[in-house]
Amino acid sequence: MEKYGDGIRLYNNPLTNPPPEIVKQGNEAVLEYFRQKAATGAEPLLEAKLILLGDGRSGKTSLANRLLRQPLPKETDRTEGVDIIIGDYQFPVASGRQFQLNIWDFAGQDKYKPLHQFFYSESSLYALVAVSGQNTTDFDDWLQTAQLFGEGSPLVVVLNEFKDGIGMGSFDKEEWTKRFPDLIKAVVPVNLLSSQREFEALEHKLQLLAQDLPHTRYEFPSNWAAIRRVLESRRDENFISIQEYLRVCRENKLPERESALILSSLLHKVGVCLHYQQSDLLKQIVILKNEWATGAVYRLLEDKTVVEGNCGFFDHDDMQRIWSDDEYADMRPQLLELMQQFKMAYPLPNGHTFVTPPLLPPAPPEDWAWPDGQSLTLYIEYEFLPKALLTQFIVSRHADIDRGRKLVWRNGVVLRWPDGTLAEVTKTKLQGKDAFHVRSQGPDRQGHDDRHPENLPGTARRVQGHQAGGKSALPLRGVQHREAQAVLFQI
Ligand SMILES: Nc1nc2c(ncn2[C@@H]2O[C@H](COP(=O)(O)OP(=O)(O)O)[C@@H](O)[C@H]2O)c(=O)[nH]1
Ligand SMILES: [Mg+2]
Repeated sequence: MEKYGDGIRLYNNPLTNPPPEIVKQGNEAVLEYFRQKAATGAEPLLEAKLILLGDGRSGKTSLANRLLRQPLPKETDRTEGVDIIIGDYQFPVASGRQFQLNIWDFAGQDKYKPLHQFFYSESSLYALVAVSGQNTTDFDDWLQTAQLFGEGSPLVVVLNEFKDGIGMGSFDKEEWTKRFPDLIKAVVPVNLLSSQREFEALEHKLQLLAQDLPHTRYEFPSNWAAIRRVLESRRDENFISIQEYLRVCRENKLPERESALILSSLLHKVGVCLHYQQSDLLKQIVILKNEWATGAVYRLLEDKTVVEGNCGFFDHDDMQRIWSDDEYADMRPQLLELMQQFKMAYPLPNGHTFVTPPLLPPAPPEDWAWPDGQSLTLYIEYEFLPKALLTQFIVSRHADIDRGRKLVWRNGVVLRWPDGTLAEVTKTKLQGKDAFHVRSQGPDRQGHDDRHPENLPGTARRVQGHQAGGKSALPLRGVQHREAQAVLFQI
């Protein structure tokens, strides 16, 4: 094996790996992968995320607790607050090794969904828990969400029967599996409170699907797995510095900085830790306990002053108050940066005040009206519009927001370009489907006549390319095929 121009030349080599995550990092990473493997042996990464979806009180935490062999949550245990609880659930596989499923149990209100969506990742197993016999679950929304963010991940529909008798309730299995054939792998009725046989069937199904996730077939150098175990055992520390992380790597026969950074980006992907290497500030820490990070964001989103008094605006005094205990007090700049990485906040031009769009008032300010004069109008229609999309769009384009980045509300934003071109983007419904309504005006308007909806070649039927936590913040591929529209939505 050697470097060969832009490629790598392989000979006498019975290789089926490396994992695509490593291939994507480039040739050097691939070579390093093989060097490590040769030096330390290899083992599969028997680990995955189990992401629980579903409305409040459907039984998500009950499912997690049953898998973890813990008592079911009592009605009085329920906190109205929000949390992401990660439980480690292990089961043996054929090779005699243990498979670890990291259970992600989300709770909370709609305003937290933008945050949750950052953790809905590909190569994960999804379970959608719904109360059977209740008509309130928006199956379409949950299934579309899982399909979009899961990118090929499997999902099990868990119909939790609260009353006696186990059945499908109103869930039309045939219709939903026909609509989501690649997503729905099983529909399992169960009574999480009492059933044993059905629960075992569900558990078995989840175990099989987890072992079938593509990434579990890849082999990783054994020293990588050892490092991963060290990080796991140190979760109580919340985070460690990059220097400490590199030291752990050196101790486990991974002395090269570059390799260590490839490993951390991979572990970030499978949900073991958070390491944002694209941010100078966040690159300094490897977050071992994801709840530490999300908990900080929740605190801000829950803060009475920020929510009710300031309607989504906050400054350093607020952060000092909100992040005052020991685990956060020394990390405020990093936490603020994290909010921005999650696309949950952006700064005003003064650099001291920040805006978190999900907490803004739902309607535009009273003194705002679209000015008279020739305007172009465009509707971008989505088969499915993720709840977080507008928030992410606003944060990504914050530099252009009119009136000193303040002409923005929960469901809309007005952008102004330096040449005076004005554009308003609002969330709306078009024949019952989610859509963006876009109006534009000003010098640049004439050049974009084909933005008019009548001239549109096709509406954005599907949002694609959305990377949870990834670089492409706004998945508007559906409209980007037109030059003119791309101008409006370039990030
Ligand atoms: N009777 C009955 N109660 C259940 C069942 N599953 C969950 N519960 C109870 O319903 C409440 C809400 O469940 P929980 O798991 O907290 O729902 P979550 O909000 O989706 O996490 C808890 O008090 C559970 O003990 C069930 O199958 N039957
Ligand atoms: Mg719960």
